[in-house]
Amino acid sequence: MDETGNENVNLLGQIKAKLIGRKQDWARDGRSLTGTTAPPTQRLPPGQRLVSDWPVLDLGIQPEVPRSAFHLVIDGAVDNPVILDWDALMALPQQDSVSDMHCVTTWSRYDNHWQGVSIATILDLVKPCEAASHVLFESHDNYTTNLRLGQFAAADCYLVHTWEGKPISRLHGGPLRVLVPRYYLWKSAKWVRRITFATTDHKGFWETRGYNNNADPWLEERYS
Ligand SMILES: Nc1nc2c(c(=O)[nH]1)N[C@H]1C(S)=C(S)[C@@H](COP(=O)(O)O)O[C@H]1N2
Ligand SMILES: [Mo]
Repeated sequence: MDETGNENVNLLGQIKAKLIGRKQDWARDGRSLTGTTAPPTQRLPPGQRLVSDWPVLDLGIQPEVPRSAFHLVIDGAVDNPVILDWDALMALPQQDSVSDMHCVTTWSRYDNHWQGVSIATILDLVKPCEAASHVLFESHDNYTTNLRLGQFAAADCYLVHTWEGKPISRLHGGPLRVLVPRYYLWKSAKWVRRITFATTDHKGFWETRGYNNNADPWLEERYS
């Protein structure tokens, strides 16, 4: 690599380390905690504020994944592991959904219109083993996050490719991201490349850095 390239990589590395360090400090200091909970019937979770834009949050690496090169591996504790390319994904039933997003950095955004494949469809396809209890997501930026199978199997969970009628942009995790709207948004992996079902819990990137494993916004489960 030439000198400029190296400098860019170093700079990116520094920005990324700073960003991760700052979010770890928030977890240590309990930033934004109101110390209250709210019933799920209250639309805005405690400590959240409503925004109308859609902020971008990630580790500073936003991989370009052309649809022609897209592959999603779904494996682990399932009867029928699959590797889906873009055509195979689009050949599955496509559904519309509307949901809210809640980010642990305190913004919430209402009424997002999505299109994609429901997790119910994915579960029908891969057939998790009876002993499967958890799911780990891996992304093209090497981000990871984890859920209990029950959280992921909820009716409002999808693999989404379209937001407000347009392909989800690269900045927001396109061509395909996970959407688990009932939990803080760090549980919704952008640029997902692998979904592994497991019989034990494997914690993800933020879950090993002070963030709550369950991540329910109405219980204000921001940190661990
Ligand atoms: N692959 C990947 N997915 C990710 C992240 C990331 O860094 N990499 N960040 C998470 C966090 S902390 C948040 S708040 C949301 C932000 O999604 P957005 O940028 O589309 O708002 O993505 C989540 N999914
Ligand atoms: Mo986040």
